[in-house]
Amino acid sequence: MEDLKEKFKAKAEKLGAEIKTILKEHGNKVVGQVQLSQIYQGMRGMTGLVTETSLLDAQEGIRFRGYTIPELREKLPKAPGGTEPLPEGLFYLMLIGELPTEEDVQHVTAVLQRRSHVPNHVFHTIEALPLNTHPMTQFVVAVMALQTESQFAKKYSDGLNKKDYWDVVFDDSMDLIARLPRVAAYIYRRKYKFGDHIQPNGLLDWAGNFAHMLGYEDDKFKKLMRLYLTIHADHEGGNVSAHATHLVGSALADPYLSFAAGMNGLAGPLHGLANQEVIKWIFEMQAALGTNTPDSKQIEEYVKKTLSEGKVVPGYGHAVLRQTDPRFTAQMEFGKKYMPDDPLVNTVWKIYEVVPPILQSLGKVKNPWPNVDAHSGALLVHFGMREYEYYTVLFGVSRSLGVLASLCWDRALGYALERPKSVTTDLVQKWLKGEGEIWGD
Ligand code: HAX
Repeated sequence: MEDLKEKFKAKAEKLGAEIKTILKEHGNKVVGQVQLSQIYQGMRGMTGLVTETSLLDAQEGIRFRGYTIPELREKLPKAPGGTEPLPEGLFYLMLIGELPTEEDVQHVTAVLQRRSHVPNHVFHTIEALPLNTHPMTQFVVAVMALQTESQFAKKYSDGLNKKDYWDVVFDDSMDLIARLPRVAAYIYRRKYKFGDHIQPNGLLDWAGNFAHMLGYEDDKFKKLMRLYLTIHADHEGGNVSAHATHLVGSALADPYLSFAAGMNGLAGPLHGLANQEVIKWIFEMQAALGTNTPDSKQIEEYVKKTLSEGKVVPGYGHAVLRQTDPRFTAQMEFGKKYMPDDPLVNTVWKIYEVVPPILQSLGKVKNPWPNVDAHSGALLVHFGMREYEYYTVLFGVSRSLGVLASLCWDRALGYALERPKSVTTDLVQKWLKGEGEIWGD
């Protein structure tokens, strides 16, 4: 752990000095232009954040520290006999900025194993919720219950030098990442498996142990979890879960509070909850059509019905991407390798043929292609995980890697409280008549 921390500290000091120079020499350079419509329409396309861990290209998709998903699947260390990257390796890459060796990843795995103890009051807090509470609500409540363990909150209250914020945020982030699989698996087993809980296996990697605690021992499911927890980890800084974590953290809320904020955002159907919406929508389509293997014509009719009811087609479209999401492609490749004849997986592929031209024909959808959520559920159903309300929790466990690595960077670089200027429409109207100014100082 000290090794990892020292490496991170050295990297952060170097980058911090570089940023200081950039700002000293170029701080007053103007970055693009903001249109009035962007202020009203979700700040789309407006650069307003710096996030080091990953960068999204509209055409090519995500790159984590410069590496695409296919490159990471090849280059990141794998579990013994495994074919998919270990998500701990991606965490190392996002945190340190360099590809880890096998040894580096083993070290992260060991640190996470050591720090994974979840205090009993967290389980009691989960148990206090009605069983029908949505798994994402249970997850966020559990993260909030874990906040009693925050070193940052304790040390801040005792009086902490701002130079040392990052150090305790780092510790909290590692603790939280280590504990999340246990908490998430507890929620799954409580809600869907009659409270028949499975103890952690300290010999397994982070994702493998999570699969084990969920109750899925098939080696292929473990492979899927490693892939799943890698590809969902980060999607640059402006998406709702990353941005919310960053925003709340900027008020010096500790990593538990900040991550919980991000997870509340992930639970929205236009963001992470889309993965449950996709499978729910497909199950409803199967029921409405009376078949588990709908043909293209039937899917087309059902998509048109969905649109005519004023609903979105879940799993399609993106605020930044303008091509098929490489995270969708990675899952499709996994499906082709391990379950090419699965009828539900084949339906997902058929939907992929049918939906884009229909969305294109609407003339308003900027990206008619599938995103990560269009595929993930079908792979899980293949292994028997049909409880789609749970899927966003899996996403959330993965997302912790990216948003908490970013939070460490935020504090190490001393980033400021986030506080953009807002205006009223009344002021906009006055400004349009030349009577006021809407640009804050
Ligand atoms: N089905 C139907 N209509 C869609 C659509 C879809 N999949 N995607 C976009 N549109 C519509 C929008 O609702 C909007 O319509 P109105 O003008 O009538 O409001 C119009 O097309 C323009 O939207 P856009 O500019 O293309 O898309 P946005 O950047 O505003 O929104 C969303 C991006 C991802 C929210 C959007 O594409 C959507 O709602 N998709 C379905 C939900 C989904 O899959 N979300 C997961 C996204 C990935 C993610 O975060 N995963 O966690």
